[in-house]
Amino acid sequence: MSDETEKAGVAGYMQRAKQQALANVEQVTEGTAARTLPEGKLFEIAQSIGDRQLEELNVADTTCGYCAVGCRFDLYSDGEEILAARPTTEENAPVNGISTCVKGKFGYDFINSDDRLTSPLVRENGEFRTATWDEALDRVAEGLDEIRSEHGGEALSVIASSKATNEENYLMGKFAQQVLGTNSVDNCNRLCHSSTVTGLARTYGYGAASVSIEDLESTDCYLLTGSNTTEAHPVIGTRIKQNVRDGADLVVFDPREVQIAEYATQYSRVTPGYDAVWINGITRHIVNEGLYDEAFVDERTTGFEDVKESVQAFTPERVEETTGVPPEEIESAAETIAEADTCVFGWTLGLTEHSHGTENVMAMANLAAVTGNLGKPGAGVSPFRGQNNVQGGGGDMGPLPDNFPGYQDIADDQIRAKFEDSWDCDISPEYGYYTTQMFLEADKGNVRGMYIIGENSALSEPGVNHAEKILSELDFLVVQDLFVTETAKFADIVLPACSFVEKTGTFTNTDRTVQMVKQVMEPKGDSRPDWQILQDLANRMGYEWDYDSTAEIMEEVNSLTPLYGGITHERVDSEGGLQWPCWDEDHPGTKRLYTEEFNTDDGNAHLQSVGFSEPAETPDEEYPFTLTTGRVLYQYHTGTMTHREEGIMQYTPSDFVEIHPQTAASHGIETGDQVRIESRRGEITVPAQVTDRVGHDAVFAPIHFAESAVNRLTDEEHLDPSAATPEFKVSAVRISPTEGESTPVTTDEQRPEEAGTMGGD
Ligand SMILES: Nc1nc2c(c(=O)[nH]1)N[C@H]1C(S)=C(S)[C@@H](COP(=O)(O)OP(=O)(O)OC[C@H]3O[C@@H](n4cnc5c(=O)[nH]c(N)nc54)[C@H](O)[C@@H]3O)O[C@H]1N2
Ligand SMILES: Nc1nc2c(c(=O)[nH]1)N[C@H]1C(S)=C(S)[C@@H](COP(=O)(O)OP(=O)(O)OC[C@H]3O[C@@H](n4cnc5c(=O)[nH]c(N)nc54)[C@H](O)[C@@H]3O)O[C@H]1N2
Ligand code: SF4
Ligand SMILES: [Mo]
Repeated sequence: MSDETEKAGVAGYMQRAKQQALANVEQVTEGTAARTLPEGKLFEIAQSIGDRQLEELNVADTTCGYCAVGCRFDLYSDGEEILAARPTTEENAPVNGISTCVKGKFGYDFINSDDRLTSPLVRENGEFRTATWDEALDRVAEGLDEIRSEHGGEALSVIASSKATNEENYLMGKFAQQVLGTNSVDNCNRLCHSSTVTGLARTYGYGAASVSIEDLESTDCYLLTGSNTTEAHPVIGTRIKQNVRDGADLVVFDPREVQIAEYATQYSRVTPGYDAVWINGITRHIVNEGLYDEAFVDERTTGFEDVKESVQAFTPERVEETTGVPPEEIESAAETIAEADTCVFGWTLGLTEHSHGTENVMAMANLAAVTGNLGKPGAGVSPFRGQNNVQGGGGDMGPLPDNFPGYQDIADDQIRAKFEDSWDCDISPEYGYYTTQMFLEADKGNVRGMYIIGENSALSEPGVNHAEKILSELDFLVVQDLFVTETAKFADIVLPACSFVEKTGTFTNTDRTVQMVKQVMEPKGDSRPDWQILQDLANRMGYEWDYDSTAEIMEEVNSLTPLYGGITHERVDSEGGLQWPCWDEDHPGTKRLYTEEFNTDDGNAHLQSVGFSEPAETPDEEYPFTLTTGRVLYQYHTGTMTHREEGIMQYTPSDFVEIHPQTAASHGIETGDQVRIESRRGEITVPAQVTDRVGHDAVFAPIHFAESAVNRLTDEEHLDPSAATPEFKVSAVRISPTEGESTPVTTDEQRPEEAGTMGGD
């Protein structure tokens, strides 16, 4: 293709995108359109590309750095900023084809934002001042060394970043274990899907989705729970909606009537915190009515008799009393699932972020197995993972306190010997601390220094009043990020990292596909890719790391991690993504897990009996409501990236609290009124959004703003006993209106239906 035609192509695409955006403007209500579509920006982009010679532009086919759907697209840059995101070829984008959501398409202003960190900062007399890399890294090496020599490596902990690449996360684990001598390295998976990983590993062997996107698109039935799919995984949400339009059944259980529920064949509202109860109720009906897949159960599972017995306690009456779901809804959900030829069981944090999340996941795993919905096309389990690279960087690469890369147990002598040998160091067989435990242990003096990479713990940890206290008391804190985040404000040294558009490596998405991330811009200012920072630091601390590229780091991963044995950069790039397990260079990768056997010692799925459990804190007279927390489409977590995007900020400028109309009326609260929410741990004030999306006894607040940090209310102490996941989804609270001005909030009616997907849907 000539430059001229290609240039016309780029400009032409942006022109069409602009027209499409403007056409959408006419379709949605005026007020919303102004806030949701940064048309001005689109025009600017089209113009700037049109005005330039193509040879001045860099283009790279890369993977989105926001969520774990793993959308791929071409990014265009003039070296200074990202000008456009444009669909790449379909083969190159196995998950999204030509679709992306608003964040992947427009969410790049943060890269050049005025407050982007462009040089290291060191603290002097209580204030930050800029420093050279040499000075900053020397001070980091000294600070970490001092704690290590006085208190041992175990007094240090590392939080790795699921925003960073696989290769960088591999090095974060290696840095902790080899250089610092601590197994206390963990990441945001602990706050998220660690109970999924633990629950599925225990039942089937692999802590990951068994299906591919193709299965998700083509199944006959979905059971979706605890997933606000259209807002948190928009492109997957669109796929599901399309399939439902084509006739698939969709059963949704959620305390909130989220948008995907509007497409459901059945929506059931559940009381937050009791998921294993209604899931066991469904399994009971299926088993007792003989609707289960007897052949599958006989040939491919163990533990069925125990499960059959244990679910008997979950009678329709008990399920209704505990979860609010009437018997006929349990029955109809059970029958829809059992009668479907294939079913995908999809879930997200509503199931996992509980003090008994692992039990919830195992109850779901039992249900998928007794209905024989595993290992065949269109059937399986699909936990939608969270951060862009939490599956890979947060799990597979092993920056974990109990596993080496590829889920190889630290306590296993042979495996430990393999890593000790390769890394030339001694490694303790004792597990380190999990993420939230690091903060609890710091309180006891067992952790004295932390190195936090790409994680904004001061907002995202449960019980942040406690986390703040710890961060301010640590002997030494290093933060490596793109910004001076709320966490970095407590640091002794802040190291400037660069974002996914400024570096090359791989991410692994929610269906285990490893995909290329390619540099399209030079690092901003003096910022550096995480892997280069770690290498420099390791070498200052007495090791000899000598990686020239992330491809070379991946070769080391290949040699130590059987699951990733054949996943080289060369193959990932030329084959447009590879799914693990991929044992060696000739292995084609694995689209669907468990087609022949499960990853257990006997090859069977090990069903696990799950009894009754309840949240650590239940409502009472003093705190009569259940607060649950989560996300909105236009914002991303603690806002470091999305708050710097003008179009997005116009749409969701603050957090809010959803309150049922009757509850609101009885408290004298109207939409926009400031409401105080109090728990046993703290209080926040946010504007109300009165809506029947939530039930009478539950309220919902998003997690995106520091001013109203919802984690002041949550509880850091009651973690899942096996997975250490906090109970973000249930806190007992009370609400009251406060004096003060009413603040405008975006109401449900103003929420644009299809705003999540642009460019093809
Ligand atoms: N726009 C956007 N997208 C994102 C993110 C973001 O910040 N913004 N973050 C990414 C990350 S890291 C993650 S982990 C995912 C999270 O994706 P989701 O888990 O889908 O997001 P949440 O909003 O946290 O919660 C999901 C649902 O759980 C429901 N829920 C609450 N309590 C319960 C309960 O007790 N039982 C059940 N069954 N359901 C309950 C809530 O009503 C909500 O609909 O999103 C990813 N995608
Ligand atoms: N109440 C409540 N709390 C929650 C949740 C909830 O549902 N309810 N969800 C939990 C979940 S699932 C998650 S995943 C966490 C998310 O919590 P966090 O992971 O703390 O949230 P982010 O804002 O995504 O923080 C990521 C940081 O990485 C930086 N960054 C981006 N790219 C890079 C890079 O390449 N390198 C480096 N070094 N830094 C980079 C960003 O600037 C940002 O500061 O929140 C948890 N907290
Ligand atoms: S759904 Fe949106 S945020 Fe998630 S990967 Fe795709 S474009 Fe990125
Ligand atoms: Mo997450």
